[in-house]
This record gives sequence, structure tokens and C-alpha cells, in this order.
Amino acid sequence: FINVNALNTKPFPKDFKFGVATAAYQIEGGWNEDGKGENIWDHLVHTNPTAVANNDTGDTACDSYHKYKEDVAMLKYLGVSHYRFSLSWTRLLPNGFANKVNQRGVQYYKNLIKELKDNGIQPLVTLYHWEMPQTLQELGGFLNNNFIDWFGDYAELCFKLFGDDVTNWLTFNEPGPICQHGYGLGDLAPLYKSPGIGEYICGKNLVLAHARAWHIYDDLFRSKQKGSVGIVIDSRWFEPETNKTEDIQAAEVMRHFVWGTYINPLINGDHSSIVKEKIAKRSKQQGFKRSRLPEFTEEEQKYLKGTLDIIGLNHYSTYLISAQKHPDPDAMGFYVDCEAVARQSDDWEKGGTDWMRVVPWGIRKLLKWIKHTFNNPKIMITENGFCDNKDKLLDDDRRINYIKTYLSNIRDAMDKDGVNVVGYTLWSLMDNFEWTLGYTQKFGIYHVDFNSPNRTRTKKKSADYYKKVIATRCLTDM
Ligand code: GBH
Repeated sequence: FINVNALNTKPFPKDFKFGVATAAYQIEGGWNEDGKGENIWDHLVHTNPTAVANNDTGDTACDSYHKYKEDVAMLKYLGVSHYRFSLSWTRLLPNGFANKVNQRGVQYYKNLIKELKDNGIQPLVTLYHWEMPQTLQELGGFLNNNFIDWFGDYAELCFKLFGDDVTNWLTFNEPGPICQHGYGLGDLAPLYKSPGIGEYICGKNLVLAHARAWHIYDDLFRSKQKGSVGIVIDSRWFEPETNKTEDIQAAEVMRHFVWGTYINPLINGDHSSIVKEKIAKRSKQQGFKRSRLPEFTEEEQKYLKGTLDIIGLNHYSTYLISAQKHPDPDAMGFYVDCEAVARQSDDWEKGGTDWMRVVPWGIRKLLKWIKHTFNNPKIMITENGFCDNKDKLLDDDRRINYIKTYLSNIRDAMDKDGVNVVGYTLWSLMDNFEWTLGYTQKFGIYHVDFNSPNRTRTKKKSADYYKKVIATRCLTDM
């Protein structure tokens, strides 16, 4: 498993987009300022504080609500061409519905976008990075199919308000974690536990809501604004544990569960057949009258097909897969239905948290698989990065090594395998609120002092490494 490939020092293409990524709840703070409404993370941290490490909250986070100019100055220093950030739905629409727009929230994003433009930086905007308005959650959130209308209205408003300056749109950040962790396992907001049922209903409404936003853009905005609308998939690479046929097949089934549940509908109009078959089979054995994976009607299939201009890929690590049926035939859930188990090798360098293992070759294999499976789509790496759990580690050589070796494998995938990768936004610009892990995990190339009211930002060594990569468009051995 050692990465024997030499560092690829061939320059990245001139138009390759280099940037960094963040998300609203993780950095903004100002959780109830200037008319912002409550979302599911505000609700979670205030009503269920022990669900987050150290009872941390995003109430203030990095205070980017007030310090956005400082953030943009950091971006300018790095020399990025793009900044990926997300909009807080309830900052714009405090009740979730599009009937009442909060002008002060609109102004915040107008200011941020203007500051970026004035510094020659293009925005890449995620509409939904895990912040369901609490009002809509109380109506079921992703389990209510009216969500498709609510999200469509919100997306339309954003295209109208910001679309003259923003041409790169992403609808949802990571349907997998949203549905499997939010509505299946119940370990991310809204902490809803319905494995094998709720998570699949969530997935259906989510892809239809994406398609709604895409159609709205296509019908009303595209000809004038000339932008693109994508979605972001979170995917590890799944490597078979052994050379046995059953493990090789299990790894492929796992890949299709991750990609075939969300991306296949948006490209081909339906779930991958292997996903449909597996879930239908188990559902039947369990006595269900119909598959727990809700089907799309023919009309929905037509509506879904071809609604993806670009795939955003969040990738961090690799897992080993072996075929294994759950001992309890009545068990339900995404991974149970998959009939495979995943683990990580102790030979792989470990970062700050359990799942963070450094396996740079995994990203090249994954990119190649996506190219092959989905007919060479346009891919933007919307997240990739390394976490440690040290309080203030400025000499972050392990992060530099991660960035360098992953980018080298991305360059190989482009260069040697012909994968169409158009850009890379590193996670993350600065240390921030890492969901249920609170402030214990540090992904930033800037350190943030969460003990100081100033939220002082200090650059790490990796910031200068990345700056150099961007300036030279080449990987070097720093
Ligand atoms: C991204 O999710 C998020 O988009 C971003 O907000 C976050 O800060 C960043 O990662 C760093 O964590 O059950 O083994 O999958 C990455 C996907 C999904 C990875 C949940 C960790 C839990 C462990 N994450 N997963 S596992």
C-alpha cells in the first residue's frame, strides 16, 4: 500500500482552479444576529449540547460574519482563484420560506462577494451545507416531499440575488452524510434515526430538490448568467480487502451504493440497478410489500436525468471492503443493505480523528473509477485536506505532505488517466467548527485562536506551501 509513484511535477493547466473551502455554520458565527433564523445546528447545540465534543457550539465560530474582510485578505495572500463557501439559508430566509427575505442577511453575502470580486477571486457557492431551517425540520425536513418546493424557492432567490456575480453553484454538500448520518444512523443533525427507511426517503427528496434547482437555473437564469449547477458527493475510495471475487464485488457494490444512490439518478435518471436489486431483495425477505428504497416514477426519471453540469468531489480517505452479511436478517441500513463491511489499515498514517488515514493513491483510483462509470464527467475536487488534533500546530509538515501527495495523484489522474478534473478547493482555509467533533479537529491552513474574542488567525507552514503550489502551478518538495 505504499505510494511508490514519484511526485508529479508537471504544471497544472493554466485554467485549473485553485482555491480553499469553508461552510457557513462552521465559520460564520453571528448565529442570531441581524435577523438570522434558527437552523438545525443552532437547535442541536442549544438543546442537546452533549452531542458535541466539549459542548462546543458554532455560535461565534471563526466570527467570519464580522471578519470576512480578513478572510478575503488571507485568500488574496494565498493567491487562490476561487473561494468555496456556503450560504446560510436562515440568514437569508429566517423562517425557511421565501416569502420573507432578510435584507441584512442579503447584504452580508453581497459584501462578501464584492470583497472577493474586488480581489479577483471567483465565488463557488454551496446552497446547502447542512443547515436546514428549524421550521422546515419541524415539518419533516428531507422526509417531507414539499422540501422540493421549499428548496427550489430558496435556490431561485439565490440565483436572482447573487447570480450576476456567482456562476459556480453547488446545491447540496454530501447527500450521503446528510441522509445516512442525519436520518439513518442519527449522529449528525437532526439526529434522526431511521436506518434503511428514512435515509432512503431523504435521498429521494434530496435528488429531486437538486433537479428542481437545476431546472430553475436552466429555465430562468442560464442564458443570461452562463453558470453551472453541480452537487457535491462525499466519497472515500473502496479497495477490496483481498483478491477474492466476493470482496472485489463487495467493493464495487459499495461504490455503487455511494454513487448510484445520488449521482446515477442525476445523470441517468434512476438509481443504479445493483442498489435497487440489493435493497429490494432484503426488503422482500423482511416482509415489506415494496422496496424500502422508494422508486422514481417515469416522470421523475425524466425530470432527474441530465441535471448535473459538474460533479463536486469531497475525498479524504480510503477503506478496505470485504463481503459480509449482517447476522440479523431483519437489520436495515445503508451499509447493512450493501452486505459489506469497511475498515482501515493500521499501516496507514493516522491523522487527528479515526477515519483520517493518509492514502494518497486512493484518490487516483477513485477519479479513474468515476471517469469510467459516468462517461468522463467534469469533476471539481471541492474538499480534500488533513486534520490533526493539536492545539496550535503551525509547523504542520504532515498536512503539507498530505496536500502534496494527494495533489500529485490528482495530477497523475489528469495526466495519465485522462480524468477531467477542473479544480481543487482545499479543506480548509482555517480551523473551524468540525460538527459533532467541535473544535477538537484542525483542518485549517490558518490557525484560529478560539480562546481569544478576536479569533486571531495565524498562518501555518502549509499556507505558504499551498501558496507556492498555486503560484508555480507545480508541486515541489518543500
Ligand atoms: C466533510 O465531510 C464536510 O463537508 C465538512 O463540512 C467537514 O468539515 C469535512 O468533511 C471534514 O470532516 O462514518 O467513517 O464516514 C466529510 C465526510 C462524513 C467524513 C462522515 C467523516 C464520519 C466517519 N465525513 N464521516 S465515517
